[in-house]
Amino acid sequence: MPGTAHAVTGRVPAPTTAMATGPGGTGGNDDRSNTAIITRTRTRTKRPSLYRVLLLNDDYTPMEFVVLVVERFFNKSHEDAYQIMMHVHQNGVGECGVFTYEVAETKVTQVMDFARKHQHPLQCVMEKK
Ligand code: TYC
Repeated sequence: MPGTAHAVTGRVPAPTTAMATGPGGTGGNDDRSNTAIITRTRTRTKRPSLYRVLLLNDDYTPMEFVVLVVERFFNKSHEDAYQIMMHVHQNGVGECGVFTYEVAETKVTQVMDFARKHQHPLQCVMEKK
């Protein structure tokens, strides 16, 4: 109870400075001096950089194979996959999705491995947004 004399010393303890609590806060009370140190670390969240994963057109990869790739690795419906394939076919390049670095890198590797396994020259790349 603040303001009450200590039973042995007769001293009235100095009020304890507020203790920081919760995330990022630490409170420490030094009971010899009745002082407290408050530290507070700021919670800083950084949004991750995003990367587009792109397919490149070529003259040899079958259209149906590209549609399958877009469905399988980018979780698109058959209709959306067909539209993306046609966009790449007509424009030379097209976006299949936007991901954080490691996810984008994984998609590129999966597509390139799958194309190579089926002996198609399909190219997949990523670029920072
Ligand atoms: N141009 C290819 C063809 O006519 C089809 C194709 C589409 C290839 C998209 C690659 O990323 C691609 N068979």
